[in-house]
Amino acid sequence: MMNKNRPVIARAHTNIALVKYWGKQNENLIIPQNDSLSLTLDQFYTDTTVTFDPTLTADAVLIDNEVAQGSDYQRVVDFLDIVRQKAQTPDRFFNVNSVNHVPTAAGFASSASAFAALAAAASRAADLKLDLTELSRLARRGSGSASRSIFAGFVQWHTGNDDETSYAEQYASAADWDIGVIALTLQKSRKKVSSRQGMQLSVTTSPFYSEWIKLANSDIEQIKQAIDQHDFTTVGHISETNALRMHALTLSADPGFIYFTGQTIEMINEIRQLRKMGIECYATIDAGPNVKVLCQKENASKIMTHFNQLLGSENVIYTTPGSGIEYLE
Ligand code: 2P0
Repeated sequence: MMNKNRPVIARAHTNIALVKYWGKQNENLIIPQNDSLSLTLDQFYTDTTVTFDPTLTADAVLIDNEVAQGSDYQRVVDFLDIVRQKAQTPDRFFNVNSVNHVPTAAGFASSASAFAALAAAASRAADLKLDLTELSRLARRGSGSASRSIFAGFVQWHTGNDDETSYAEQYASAADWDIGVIALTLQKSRKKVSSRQGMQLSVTTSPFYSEWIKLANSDIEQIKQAIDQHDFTTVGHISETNALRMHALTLSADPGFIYFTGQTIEMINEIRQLRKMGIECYATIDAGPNVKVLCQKENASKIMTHFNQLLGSENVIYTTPGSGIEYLE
C-alpha cells in the first residue's frame, strides 16, 4: 500500500571524473559537449528525505539542517518543478531534507551526490516510476555530474543530443579493481568561478575548446580499454593528463581564470616526485584548488604518510569505490 505522505529517503555517493565533463551544448537541458567517465566513491554521500505534504503551498527545503535560501533554494525548486511536470501534479509541494556526508573539507563538489539523491527521493515521493536510465536523465537536469552518481563503479555519461539520449550508465564494476582516491584539502571556501560559469566561458572563448572535445573523446576510448585490462597505470596517466587539459581551458579562456593555487601546483609536483621514486600515483583536479590522488592499495599508506606530513592528517582522506543509488526507506 502506498502511503502518499510517507517520507522517501535516498542515498547517493559522490563521484570523481577521470575523464572530465567541461562544457554544455544545451544549458537548459544540461546536455554536455563530450562524454565523461567517473568512479563513484564510497565515503562521501548525500542522504535526502522527500515527503509530499498536502498542507504546503511551496516547497520547504533544509540543507544540512539549515533552511535553504536564495539561489540554493531556487535550484531545488526548479528541479522539483521538473518532477512535478513529469508527474503532472503541478500543485504538489514537498518537504526536502538533505544531509551531505561530504566533508566540505574534502573539497568534493556535493552537487553530484545531492542531485542524484534528490532525483531518486523526489521522483519516488511524486509516484513516478523511473528506471535507472530515466533516473540518470532526471538527475542530469539538476547537475550534470549527478547523472553519473546513480551508478556504482566506473560510469560513463553519454553525451547524447537531447534529453532522451543524454544519460549515464555503468561501464564496469570496480569491485575487482585495486584503486583508491586520496583527497587532499588545500582550501575549504566556495570557489569564485562556479563550474557552470567556468564551463560556459571555456566553451565560448577558449581557442582550444574544439581540440578538447577531440582529446576527451579519444581519452574515453582509451580509458575504457585500460579499465577492461585492469591497467591502473594507463587509467592514472589518462586521468592526470585529461584533468590538466581541462584546466588549460580555464587558463586559455578570455577572461582567463585559474582554479589552482600555488599549493595545487606544489601537490602536482609532489605526486610526480613520488612517481619518480617508484610510488605510483596520479593527480586529478576538479573546478577548485584541491587535488585528488589516484593510487593502489600497496602504496596508499606510504602516500598518505607523505601528505599527512605536508598537510596534516585532517586534510588527507582516503576513499574507495562506492555503490550506486540506494533507498533507505
Ligand atoms: C566533472 N565537474 O566531470 C567535472 C570536472 C567539475 C570538473 O561536473 O553545471 O556541478 O551543474 O552541470 O556537474 C562539476 O560541474 O555542473 C563537474 P552543472 P557540475 O565532474
